[in-house]
Amino acid sequence: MKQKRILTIQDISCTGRCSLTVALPIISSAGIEAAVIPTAVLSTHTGGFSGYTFRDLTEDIVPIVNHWKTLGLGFDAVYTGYLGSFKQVGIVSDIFDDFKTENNFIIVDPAMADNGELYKGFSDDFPKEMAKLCRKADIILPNLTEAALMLGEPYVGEGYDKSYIAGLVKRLYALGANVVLTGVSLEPGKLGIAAYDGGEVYFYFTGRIDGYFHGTGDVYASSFLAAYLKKGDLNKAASVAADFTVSAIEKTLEGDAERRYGVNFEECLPLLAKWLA
Ligand code: PXL
Repeated sequence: MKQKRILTIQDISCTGRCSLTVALPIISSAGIEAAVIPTAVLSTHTGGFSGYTFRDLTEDIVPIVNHWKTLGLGFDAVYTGYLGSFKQVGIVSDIFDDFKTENNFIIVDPAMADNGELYKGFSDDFPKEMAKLCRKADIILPNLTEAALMLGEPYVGEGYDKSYIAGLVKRLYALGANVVLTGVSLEPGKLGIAAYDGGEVYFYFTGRIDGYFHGTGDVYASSFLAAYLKKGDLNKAASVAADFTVSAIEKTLEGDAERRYGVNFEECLPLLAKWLA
């Protein structure tokens, strides 16, 4: 069978295990070729470090794509994560037009917020712009915070019920994409996702591990993409990615590592490859 090839567009945080340093190994280990457009180079991600460097690569994006157009490159999927500015969102929107075909799909992880707050550096009007990009996607992967911000609704972090989540995924679906909502918890000790493609809302939960683990959104999105390309089933991919993310968190805890450096997904890659074989 022809090997699958995807394009992922997000920053490189040189250390701290998020964005491209997570996406590339996860997608490659699933046997999928990954082309990348790095949108910026940071010394670390912006959560938990001060004094990080930030080199904006916005000006390089269009020339990279223009060169690729001369090569006639195509992709089985285009997957975007953290995008640092309004301008980058606009350019990425044009890239979707360039590479979208009837046979491929676009995944947008609107990586911009968590725990009720935007990440450092984003203005309050950014989520509306990200919501526009989500309208062009086939699948979106927001967490509860990103979902609320894009819909212009108050963030509800706890005390909600199943019908609130079902309503939320349906309102997100109205943007025009299938939805996998992450960070859903309906009972103590359980954490999971809600997926919706216009049929039944699908829920999947794993054991909740307390605490905040940086980069898990990117681990989830990258393993979801790999699983979806391999298995072609939204609910299955959503649950495989949840299991993989939990495995990586458990591995991290075994090593007692500093949380801001991300999770130990590397030692779980053989597991993912086995699940997706
Ligand atoms: O994991 C999301 C992410 C990606 N890239 C950068 C970030 C963050 C989250 O903080 O700062 C630069």
